[in-house]
Amino acid sequence: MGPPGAGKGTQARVVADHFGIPAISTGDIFRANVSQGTPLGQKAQEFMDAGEYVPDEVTNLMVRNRIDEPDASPGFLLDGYPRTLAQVEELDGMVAFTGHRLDAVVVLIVDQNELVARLLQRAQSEGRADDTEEVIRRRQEVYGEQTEPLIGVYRQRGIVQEIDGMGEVDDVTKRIFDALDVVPQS
Ligand code: B4P
Repeated sequence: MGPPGAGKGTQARVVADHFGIPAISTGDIFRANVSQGTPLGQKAQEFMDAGEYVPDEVTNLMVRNRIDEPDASPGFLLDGYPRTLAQVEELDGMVAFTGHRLDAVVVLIVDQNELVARLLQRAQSEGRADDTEEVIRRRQEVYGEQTEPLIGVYRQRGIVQEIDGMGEVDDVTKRIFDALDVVPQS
């Protein structure tokens, strides 16, 4: 978990490779559907372009279907999900059904100015529709209102690993591995 620009996508791929499990990024799945013009992509695009969350019922069904795929049966890493309380509750049901449990919730902590700088930089290199200054601001607000409070829910369960997300990508990765090394795996 972490605000837009914290490095979730960047770190998720490396961490998932290390554990031999898939990194499931809801943002990536939505973007792939948008670029292919699928019905799911058509539903998601207007929300994403405005910096709003895609409705829970759409997102939850998509994650449920993805977790059901065979490559996720040994375990999985979720990047960008859950982002709302309804998604937390839905995920609890999905995880219970698979017989797994959530081993850890990794939270990346990054200064506000650095977040905006990273996303504006990505706007130049990748041209994502939701990386304009106005939409970035809206995404930060939505994160603060809907997602940040969820960290408290997972903290109460004792599974939160807060990681300093500032500095070089490799240094952040090392901090994540150091934190996960001591977490028992289900
Ligand atoms: P995401 O794709 O998850 O977008 P994001 O929050 O911006 O995170 P991202 O992973 O891209 O950024 P990262 O920090 O890795 O979601 C996009 C949209 O999809 C949402 O706004 C929403 O509309 C929808 N959506 C997704 N999930 C949803 C859900 N569960 N419910 C409802 N709607 C949902 O990287 C940012 C940049 O920083 C990159 O360019 C990277 O190279 C750079 N970077 C990373 N680490 C760095 C470091 N240490 N130093 C310098 N740069 C770094």
